[in-house]
Amino acid sequence: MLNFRKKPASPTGVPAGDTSSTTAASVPTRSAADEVSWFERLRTGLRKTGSNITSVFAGTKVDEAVFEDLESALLVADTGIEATAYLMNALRARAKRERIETQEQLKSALAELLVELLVPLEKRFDLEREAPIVTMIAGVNGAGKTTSIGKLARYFQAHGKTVLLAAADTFRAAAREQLVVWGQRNGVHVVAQEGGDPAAIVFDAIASARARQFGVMMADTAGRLPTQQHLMEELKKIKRVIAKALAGAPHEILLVIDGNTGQNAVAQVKAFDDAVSLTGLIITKLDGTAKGGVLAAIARQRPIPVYFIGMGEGLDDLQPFVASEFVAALLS
Ligand SMILES: Nc1nc2c(ncn2[C@@H]2O[C@H](COP(=O)(O)OP(=O)(O)OP(=O)(O)O)[C@@H](O)[C@H]2O)c(=O)[nH]1
Ligand SMILES: [Mg+2]
Repeated sequence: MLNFRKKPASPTGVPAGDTSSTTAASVPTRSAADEVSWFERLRTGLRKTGSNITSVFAGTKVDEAVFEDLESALLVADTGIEATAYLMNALRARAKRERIETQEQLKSALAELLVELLVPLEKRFDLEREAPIVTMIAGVNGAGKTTSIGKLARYFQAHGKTVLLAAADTFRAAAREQLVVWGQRNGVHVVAQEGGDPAAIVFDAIASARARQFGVMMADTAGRLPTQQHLMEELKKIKRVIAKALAGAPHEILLVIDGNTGQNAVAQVKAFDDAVSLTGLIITKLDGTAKGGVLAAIARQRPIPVYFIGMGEGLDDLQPFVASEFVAALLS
């Protein structure tokens, strides 16, 4: 089995004016036990995607059939035509160059190629910035935006930040209440208004975040399809209003993608990126999907950093994306 790399140390900086000031020493880090349990969850979650790929390496001999089976398995895992072709070409070249003779060696070579491909997607969400770090969360309906905000609130708090949430999904019934429940679970305040304009709610939330010196402000937005032009325009408007409320904001615009989406995920990344210039992605529902290969497709076709991956519905089921850890779990 591959070794997964230890996570980098937690962010240590304290933004100016953050009332939740913390010192490097007090920043919580994941314990060794937490690391193991997260890896086990990753492994279990990615089993469906991974087993199709690893079953290719059940024998010993490296022949054309192995390459063909692997190509099919990558496509079934929703790696996509482009990324699959890239990986297969690179693997064939490496197998030749390194005179690979066993399937075990071939599997290791594939793991290395996958890590190389996915490493550029790794990026730490920078908490060492001036407060408030204004973050907009967008995505199609049901991708896991609101749930991810709940989990992120927990993550940011665990890293010593105060958090304010803005319920800017005024579209779906009960969206506001759903965010308020996540707020209560984390003990964080939620700026919400019955009805109202999402941009106005976000504007108010920024004023509040500045006045009360919150470390991170996250705006939940309504689910929308890239084809719904008026809703994409609304998203752009929210971004413009945020920029007016605070120069330099929004600091992060994150797209939440359901890991079961398959190849449509790439189209979503492109469309949202073209509309609002994404700074990062959150891939949710990787627990139990057979389509985890989509990260490779994103890496090849629109490499926006994957800040976090979601592996369940609980508060702790969201963690930073680490390519080597992901690949190790996938191919273990
Ligand atoms: N298994 C699993 N379920 C998840 C994950 N993230 C979210 N969900 C579930 O997905 C469903 C939709 O999540 P929401 O957070 O409401 O999604 P949303 O994008 O805010 O949805 P809309 O606001 O309606 O567009 C809920 O049942 C969540 O519990 C995850 O990582 N794993
Ligand atoms: Mg929602």
